[in-house]
Formats: sequence, structure tokens, C-alpha cells
Amino acid sequence: MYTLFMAKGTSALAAHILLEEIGADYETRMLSIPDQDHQGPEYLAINPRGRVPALQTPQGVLTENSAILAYLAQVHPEAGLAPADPFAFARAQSFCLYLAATMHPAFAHKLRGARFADDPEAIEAMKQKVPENMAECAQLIEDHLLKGPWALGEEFSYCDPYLFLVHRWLGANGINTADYPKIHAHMLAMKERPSVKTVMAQHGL
Ligand SMILES: N[C@@H](CCC(=O)N[C@@H](CS)C(=O)NCC(=O)O)C(=O)O
Repeated sequence: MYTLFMAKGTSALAAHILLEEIGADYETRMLSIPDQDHQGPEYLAINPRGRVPALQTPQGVLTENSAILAYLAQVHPEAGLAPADPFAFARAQSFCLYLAATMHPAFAHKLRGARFADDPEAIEAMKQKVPENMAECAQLIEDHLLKGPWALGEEFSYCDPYLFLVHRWLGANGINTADYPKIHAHMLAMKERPSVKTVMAQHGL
């Protein structure tokens, strides 16, 4: 049994979708970021970083989307969502870590600029730059990372729920996914999956 700590519409959606895809035995705890649940002592005891997602597993707590997704896929090999070959797995990790370490922080400059600078003008300047940076990341994904129709090619994998977040990050910055045909087709295909329909309904999205 897993417990996923998440907040509505956040990057925790990826782990939530993957749990559904696997058919795992899990429960969720919905935190409210506006109410600062993620900064309260109860949650900080689970994830001292005060971020979602966090996954309580039988072996302990895991944080960081990339780690959670890879763990779930590897612990449930019957779902066939992680490449067994080390090089192919490293490629999959490369995909997820680009989203985690480059694109997500670039997106965070929109609402979390105060974490990167104190000067209000600098914060505003970073905010203004977010759509340009998101478009640049999307182009790289379109041209080099997304094999199509799924992230790694013909087979759906643990990377796809993470890539689904990109559609939301682009939309939040007024970027039309239709400008990126492979990303757009991926979004449409994801929206047809029962796992995504179930999770989006639970998040009220
Ligand atoms: N590197 C972390 C980032 C997690 C993260 O920043 N999550 C956001 C939601 S998308 C969050 O918890 N935000 C609350 C905050 O920044 O205070 C991961 O990939 O899991």
C-alpha cells in the first residue's frame, strides 16, 4: 500500500497517474498549497522540503517526481513501464530529469521568483521571461526528446505521465501546444487514457 501526498493540479499529477496506470494499491492525501498544508509540521515530518509529491512506500518515504516515477515503474515490472536495458533506462531518466531539473524550475520562476531574487524588478523580469523559456524547452522536447507517439517511442512508459505536465506548464503560459505537433498529439492521447480521466476528475480538473 502506498500513500501519495499531493496537491490539486500540481506536478504530483504525474505520480498519481502512474499509480493508476500500474493498478497499485494506494491512497492519497490531498494537501492545500494556498492553505500552506505543505509547510505544516505534520507534512514537514514526511518531506522536510515542503514540496509535493511525496510517496510513502513500504520501505520509507520517497520525494522528487523523477525518483518516485522510476521507483514505481521498477517495483512493478509486470506493468512494463520502465526499460530493462540500462542504456534505455538511462535515456528514460534523462528525459524525466530534463523536465525535473530544467523545465520545472524554469516554470517556477513564474510564481516563485522570490526564491531566486529579492529585488522586485528582478523577480518581475524573471516572470516575464518564463513563456520564452517554456517555449524553448518545448521546442527541445519536440525536436529531440519526444520520440512519439509516447515519450520513449512506441511503448507507453513512466515518462509519459511526467510529460503530461508539460502540456499544463505550456498552457499556463499562454503557449498553444498545437504549435508543437508531437507534444500536442501526446496530450490528446494522454487525455484519452482512463488513468488520466480518473486522476483529473479527482483533482477537479
Ligand atoms: N523537484 C521537485 C519539485 C516539487 C515541487 O516544487 N512541487 C510543487 C508543486 S508542482 C510544490 O510543492 N510547490 C509548493 C511550494 O513551492 O511551496 C519534484 O520534482 O518533485
